[in-house]
Amino acid sequence: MTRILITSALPYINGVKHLGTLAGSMLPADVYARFQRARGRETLYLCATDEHGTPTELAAADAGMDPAAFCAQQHESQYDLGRRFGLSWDHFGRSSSPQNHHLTQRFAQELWEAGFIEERITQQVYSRTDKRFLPDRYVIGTCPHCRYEAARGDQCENCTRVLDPADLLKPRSAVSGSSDIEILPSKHLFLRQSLFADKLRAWIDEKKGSWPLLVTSIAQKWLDEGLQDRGITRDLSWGVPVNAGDWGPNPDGATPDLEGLAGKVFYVWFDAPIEYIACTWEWAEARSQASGTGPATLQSWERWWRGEAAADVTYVQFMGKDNVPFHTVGFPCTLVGANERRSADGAWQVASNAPWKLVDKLKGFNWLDYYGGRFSTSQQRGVFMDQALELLPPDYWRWWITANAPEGDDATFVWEQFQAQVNADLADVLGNFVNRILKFTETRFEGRVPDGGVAGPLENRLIADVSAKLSELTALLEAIEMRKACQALRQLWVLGNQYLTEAAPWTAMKTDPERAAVAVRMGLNLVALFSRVAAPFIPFTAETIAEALGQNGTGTWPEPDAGLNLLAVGQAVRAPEVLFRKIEDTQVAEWRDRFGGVAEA
Ligand code: B3M
Ligand code: ZN
Repeated sequence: MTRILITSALPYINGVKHLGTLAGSMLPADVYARFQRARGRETLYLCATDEHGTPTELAAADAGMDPAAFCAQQHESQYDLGRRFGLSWDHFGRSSSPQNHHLTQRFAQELWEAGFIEERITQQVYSRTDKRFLPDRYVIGTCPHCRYEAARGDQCENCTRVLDPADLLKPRSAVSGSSDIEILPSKHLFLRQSLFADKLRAWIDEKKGSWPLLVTSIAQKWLDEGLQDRGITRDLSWGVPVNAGDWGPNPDGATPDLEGLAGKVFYVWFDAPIEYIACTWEWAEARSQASGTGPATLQSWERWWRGEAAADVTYVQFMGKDNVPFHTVGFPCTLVGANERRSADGAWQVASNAPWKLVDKLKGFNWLDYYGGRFSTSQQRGVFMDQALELLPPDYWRWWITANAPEGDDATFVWEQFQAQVNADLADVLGNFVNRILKFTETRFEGRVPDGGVAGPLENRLIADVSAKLSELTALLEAIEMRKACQALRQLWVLGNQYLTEAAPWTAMKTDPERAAVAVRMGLNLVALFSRVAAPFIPFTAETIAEALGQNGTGTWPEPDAGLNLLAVGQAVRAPEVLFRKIEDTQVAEWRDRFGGVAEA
């Protein structure tokens, strides 16, 4: 039996996330986690807030708070919103946790001692107006590659290339806006990514064909452009301190320059992926505290990550395309580097008999846009998680976003299309089906699953069709094809509707009650099936349906060939409240007004 470890890209702490973030990482990861749990696999779905780096310092300063207090508050708010969206994290951790401080420092130490980190004097942007170094996002300027004018010092969000603040043309300070800046030397640690090029290329080549083309081609592009060594420290105060005091010598016999590195912290993209591991430790710690068994053992969390103990783990990551480089190059270098060692003559050796696991499946997404332009946190463009929940229950959003997952290409959110699709799929097809059959059972069969009658050709065809569709849906979810999975699920609902229309128990009731009983029994079993298979997508509604059928939860994922026998004859059922109220034109008009709904020029 495989265990499934799932992580979704860690949302930045700086403010409430928009629907684009949900679409590209957290929501598909949740659908997949719920599916795997329903299949009976031991599943661990982890996420955390990404709390370090310049965006945090900037956002905290905006809020007039110190970074630690700001992060504590924002973490709570993101946790709360995630839960309200039904994100079934096993743990929602924090990259500022003591566990992550510990592991980040330990990985850095191992990489240093293994010969994969070196010190360099770098030229840093220094703001005379602000009297400080300006790392990463503290510098804004024109992208040297695509000429985008608001590129940040760490990455151009237009062409996704990773940058160094000193690369930017016309640089200016994000703190004061001042362009009164100079370049000054500063000592930093560099991860020698260039040494890993061949290993990473071989690894990515292995994944071609099984990972999305989007992902392997981004990784390939990076490798083709030549892997650059990467600075992994910053002149900031908020973050994981470098603390190189007890590092041993590297293979050349050198020890780190403690004075030159004093007061520096690790680069956020160095510590954030390590939080995937640290979060597993946080999870184990929380569990052992809850059960009163004292501190978590090493084994309890390392069994998901290293060596033989993790041999049965399939590790699946979810993220937007801008995060792919850091997960196909940056983080793998950290892990491979900790597994190996380089001697002074340049030869590699295995350094650990419990090597860290690399990702097995990496699911990357394109953008979900808002009216053809990007959702933007800084410009407050589009719909944010808290606003979305003010307007409609979470399942409306979950369904639309998953059914329109930006897999093959970018997708765009438009109110009218959202309204049309949600009304059609959820209200007309699913909601109507459930309601029709349950109302009828209440009025004509005393609210119980009826006995009597025998399945005929119509039922046999239904069972065969349902079984084929269910196999298809199962395979699509295994393959993490979210759009197609939603299509298959919708087709299952349609099969149910077609069957009821043909079997027409309401007419049969008058002439052939036995026939009507068979049709109603089938219909109710379809409802039960729908609640189980819709649960990963629309968990709140699935739960309501299960309750209406007197079931204790949505249950396990059904076997495709098990037939339609999920409910016991005589089981009491009742019609639920309307499952989905249709979205009205007046609401759409109001929301368009409020959020803006005009395509970007
Ligand atoms: N915090 C970037 C983002 O939200 C980011 C991901 C970290 S994953 C380790 O786009
Ligand atoms: Zn660019």
